[in-house]
Amino acid sequence: MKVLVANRGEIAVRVIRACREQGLATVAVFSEADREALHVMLADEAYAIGPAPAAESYLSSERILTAAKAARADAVHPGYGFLAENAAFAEACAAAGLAFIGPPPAAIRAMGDKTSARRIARDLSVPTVAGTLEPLAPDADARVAARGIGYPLMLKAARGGGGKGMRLVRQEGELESALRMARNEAAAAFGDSAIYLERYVAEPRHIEIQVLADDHGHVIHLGERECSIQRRHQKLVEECPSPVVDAAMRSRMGEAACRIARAAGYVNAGTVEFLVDAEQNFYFLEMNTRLQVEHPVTEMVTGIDLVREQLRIAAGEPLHVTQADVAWRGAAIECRINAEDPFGGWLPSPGTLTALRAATGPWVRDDSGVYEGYTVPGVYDTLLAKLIVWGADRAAAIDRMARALAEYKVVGVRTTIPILAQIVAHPDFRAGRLSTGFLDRILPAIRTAAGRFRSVAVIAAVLAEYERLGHATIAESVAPRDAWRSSPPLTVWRERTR
Ligand code: MV4
Repeated sequence: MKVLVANRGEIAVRVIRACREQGLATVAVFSEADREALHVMLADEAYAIGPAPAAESYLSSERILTAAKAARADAVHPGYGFLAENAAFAEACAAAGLAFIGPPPAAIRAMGDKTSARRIARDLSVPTVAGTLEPLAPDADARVAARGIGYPLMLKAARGGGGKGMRLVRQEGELESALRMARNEAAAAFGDSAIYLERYVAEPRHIEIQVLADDHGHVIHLGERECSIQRRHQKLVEECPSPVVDAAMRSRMGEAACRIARAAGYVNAGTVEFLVDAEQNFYFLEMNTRLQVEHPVTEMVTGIDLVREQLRIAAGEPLHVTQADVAWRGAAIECRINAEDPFGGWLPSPGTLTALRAATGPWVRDDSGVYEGYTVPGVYDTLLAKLIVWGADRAAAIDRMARALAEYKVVGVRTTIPILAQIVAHPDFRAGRLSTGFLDRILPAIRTAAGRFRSVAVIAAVLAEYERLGHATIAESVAPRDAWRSSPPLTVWRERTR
């Protein structure tokens, strides 16, 4: 058996690792920008599929299928992003005699249309946010539909997802122009201007349920992930379990997620997203028909290898676990390490990793797509690695994450590591007081803290200059390779809360 991995970066590496452990041969594909990439080095064979722009390489169904044919692959794993939720690609794989390691095309389609997904949930009596169950007709009076829902409300792209093209409308006066902008954005981003309306849920939590389904009618859930710490719909920190979900809520949400998966004819790994309001009410939002970036926290707490399950399911095997076998032990946290400058407008920071030391040690996992000496290209997603830790309870996991982030050293590009360290050190994070507004709320204070770190950097530069000039007394007090030291403990938040 040979699996072509139609992706790059850390997720391609993750899939290759699972295949190797299962005794499956792997085929990597790579663009011209990825000749030196880690996933290419780790696969058994690798095929060039085109120039750097994803549209001409990782998003080209034709080029990937050509590589699969040349390699005589049996199956295709799409990872996340790129072609992972493209029903036509899943169909093209089947037509080419390749097993698509993901859900059936019909399930991808049913969930790709967010209003169709809402209808499925509504028909099962799973709570959904109040709103329209069909896209707004192009000539419909939006004001009439909006009055039926009430303000504030959200305009969402029917073909969208993940927050792209969403718009908040506070009152009727804003509706017309917001709708025009939402339609234009949706058309540009998804090639479909269809919009639907939803009542706005203020400061919600984003909690999602992992499901697994096989070809034999078994559907189980692996509990929730808390994904409320986001910036512009990009998650930074995820955890399992959620600090606000107890066993009763977990089984209610899990059962709802399984019912939705079953009704959609779902097979393989998927995720059902919910919004949770201040009163712990949950509302179905959408279903992601792929393996998610944050899947490792579920793996760490349940002990179930989600990619191995995906491979077995695609091979037609029944699930190796029943719902009663699923148990949640301890707590796991994931931090996304991106090549971005959190103190410089979050701009991408591509470049050569002149030095790299990933955190290791007990209960620390580094799902990375890079290595020392590698040059991070500027044309793709900025995710370098995911740092995942496990602890016997949430407090232990937080302490371990703080320790691991202090050890993680990346030289050559700016990363999100300093901001992640600030987040996990925050008293609201430790107390589990999370919502989608968390990051925007704490960012101003983090900027102040960054000013202090800058002054530390100035002192370090002055010391380095003294050393260069041969001032032995000061040079002796500066340890060699100072950059390798664990970062100092963060005291910023403690000062503020005293
Ligand atoms: C919402 C919402 C409030 N009310 N829907 C953003 C991602 C997409 N999957 C859905 N999103 C939201 N939908 C209603 N009716 C607020 C958000 C939202 C959000 C959700 C999850 C995580 C972070 C978020 C940040 C801003 C807005």
